[in-house]
Amino acid sequence: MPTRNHGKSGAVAEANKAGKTYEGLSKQQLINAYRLMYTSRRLDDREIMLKRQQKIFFQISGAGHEAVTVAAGLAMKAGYDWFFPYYRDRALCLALGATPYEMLLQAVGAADDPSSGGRQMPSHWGYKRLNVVTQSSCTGTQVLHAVGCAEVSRYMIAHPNAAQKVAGDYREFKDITFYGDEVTYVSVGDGTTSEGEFWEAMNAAANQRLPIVFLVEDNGYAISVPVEVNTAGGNISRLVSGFPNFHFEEIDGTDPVVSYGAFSRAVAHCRAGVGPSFIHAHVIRPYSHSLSDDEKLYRPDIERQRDAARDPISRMQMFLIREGILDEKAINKLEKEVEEELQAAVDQALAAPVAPPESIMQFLYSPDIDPTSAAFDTQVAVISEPANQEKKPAPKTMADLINATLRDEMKRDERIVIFGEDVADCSREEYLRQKMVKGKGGVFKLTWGLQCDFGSERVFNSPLAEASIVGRATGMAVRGLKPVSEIQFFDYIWPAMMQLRNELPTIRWRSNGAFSAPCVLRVAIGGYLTGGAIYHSQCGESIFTHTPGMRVVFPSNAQDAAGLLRTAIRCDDPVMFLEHKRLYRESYGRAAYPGPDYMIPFGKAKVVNPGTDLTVITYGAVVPRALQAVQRLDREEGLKIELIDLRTLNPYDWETIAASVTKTNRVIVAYEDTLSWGYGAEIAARIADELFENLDAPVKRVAAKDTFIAYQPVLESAILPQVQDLYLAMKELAEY
Ligand SMILES: Cc1ncc(C[n+]2csc(CCOP(=O)(O)OP(=O)(O)O)c2C)c(N)n1
Ligand SMILES: [Mg+2]
Repeated sequence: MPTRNHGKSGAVAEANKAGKTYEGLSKQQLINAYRLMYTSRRLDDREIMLKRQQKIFFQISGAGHEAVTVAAGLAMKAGYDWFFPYYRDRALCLALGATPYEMLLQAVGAADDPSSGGRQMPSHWGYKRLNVVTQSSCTGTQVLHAVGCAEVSRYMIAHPNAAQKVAGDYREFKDITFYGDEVTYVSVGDGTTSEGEFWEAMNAAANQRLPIVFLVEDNGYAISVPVEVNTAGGNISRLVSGFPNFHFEEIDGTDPVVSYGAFSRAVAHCRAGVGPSFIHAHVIRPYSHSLSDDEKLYRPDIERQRDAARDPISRMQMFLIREGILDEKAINKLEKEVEEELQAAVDQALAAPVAPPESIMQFLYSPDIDPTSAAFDTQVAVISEPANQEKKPAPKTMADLINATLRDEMKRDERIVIFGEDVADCSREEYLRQKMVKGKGGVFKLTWGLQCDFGSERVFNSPLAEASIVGRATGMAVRGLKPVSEIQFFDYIWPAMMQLRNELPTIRWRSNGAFSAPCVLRVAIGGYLTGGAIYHSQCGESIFTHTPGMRVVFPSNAQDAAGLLRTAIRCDDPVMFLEHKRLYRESYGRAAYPGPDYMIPFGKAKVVNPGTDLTVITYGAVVPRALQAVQRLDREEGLKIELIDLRTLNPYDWETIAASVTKTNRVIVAYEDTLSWGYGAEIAARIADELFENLDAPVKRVAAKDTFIAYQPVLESAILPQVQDLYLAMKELAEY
């Protein structure tokens, strides 16, 4: 920052001499604050002009929010604390050290845009060096990431060794930095406090006394919807005042000194580890919501004039003059410097090259670890045979082996934490300590004993809030932990859909590789339960294979589950690990534990039964059903049917599919989900497209009826694909 002449007036000299501070801010800091605020406003104005000239493609301003966000930036530490801002936080990012040029690079969509490489709209901040974490356009999703991030600060105090770099898995590429007293900042608008995720985050932060500062930038509107429509009673402070452990402030956010005072107290409360803070800042929105909005359609002049009287830029100017910190001449000089700086930044940004179109697939997945590679193809551990054959251990179920794999991985990697609904043995630890209870460990007992073995910091119950499970896991994974979270039933994954579609799988791509969130979500899925009905039987895997950035795995037997789960944990991508409930304890596919390093690469199918007459491609609980049909057709008709278990759905093993169809010339794709728009539809379409010349018969699908799953077993049987359905379809196609 260039040295400025503070003017020659006697008042200025006198004030400076006095060494007076304002809520701890020196005069020089106040001048700096004004420079940042003014830069922010004028950068918005520049962008608006560029948008009108069609040199940039969107604009979202931070106008009216500059005072409180600059105060936040000055009260917190860039690159030490963590920041989950929203789109109005331009002045915060400038205060933390982002430059106008960097912001303009995003506006023009340049390759060098540090936030997204030209992939996201302007004002979607993300600066790795400053710990400003990539944000999406969704209102409120980031609040849960902030919770997860703050949980890492807490976790690392108790587990400092977890930060160690370890070669050979995701840890090689993922640093954990922590200091012990770092604070997480998250901001939202007044309208966004209506989102459920906001309340889930407040609940989790209060309950765990997490070091997070929540800032609500209340400009009275959510686009055109006024605050009293969004917030019961019109004041969010009143609504949240019952949350325990918080430090609360309700302030005039157009006053930087008041805002700085509030932030200093709020941050101190968090740094001391006492609990979270909540700052409700009343600000103004002098421009329309965005350049796509015209506020004159819903706000009368009188209201806008009232706001104008509180404009933080003019207020701050008057304050500096009144206090004798700067005179008019010095202000003009400062503003001229800013204008010159911005002009140079605009000129430079407009000349910046855009990313080449070939780069569009970059950073969907980790560029560092390829989970389909041979590194993940390891052998089953040889277990010495007991002399007495009768003492040979009984083969284990899929449930047993998932539990054993989780246990071994937790031993190996202290970054792994497990949480979800009911996954702990017992939240009231004293019952366990006093041996009053045995512990639950999940509704299907897959995590049983893990809390007892690894402690309640590493295995714990979450509130009943699925978005919060996925959002917190995302925030933890961004910081470098490895959450292996559980969604209790696939049927109840939907509250987390925003996190699963718009956040977790997009983080690496949208930040152009700057951030990533490799975590594992174990999800109990599927039907054939006789009594599971519509809300305990759903499949729907294609919804997630349709989302780039997410690995989707669906094992059909115990050994595959162990090997694939280990790959999921050690790899560097987000993985949805689908566990079929009906297969958890099935006699089909039981196996001995394949050892603590057994892995199966993603994207490698297994030929369950070799054949030459027909190919059946399937996965999950249809595998054992199809196998029965295949064996019967062999016995009865002498048909040799090749049965392929895909095992992973994204990526999937096209080579094995193509080789088999090329050999048999007939193919059925079978899956448990509803027929239309299901996972198998894509496989069938690709076969029809790329292997047409090799086909002697139409590509067939066998799947569930296009309806919901009924409770009555007779109805359930009619809905889900049965052995008989598979048998008839195979016979018919073989005879075609
Ligand atoms: C989940 C979601 N719903 C709707 C939108 C569209 N949208 C963008 S901003 C906005 C209003 C936000 O208002 P507020 O939280 O008060 O923030 P402000 O823009 O006023 O600062 C809406 C509805 C969105 N981005 N995300
Ligand atoms: Mg608002």
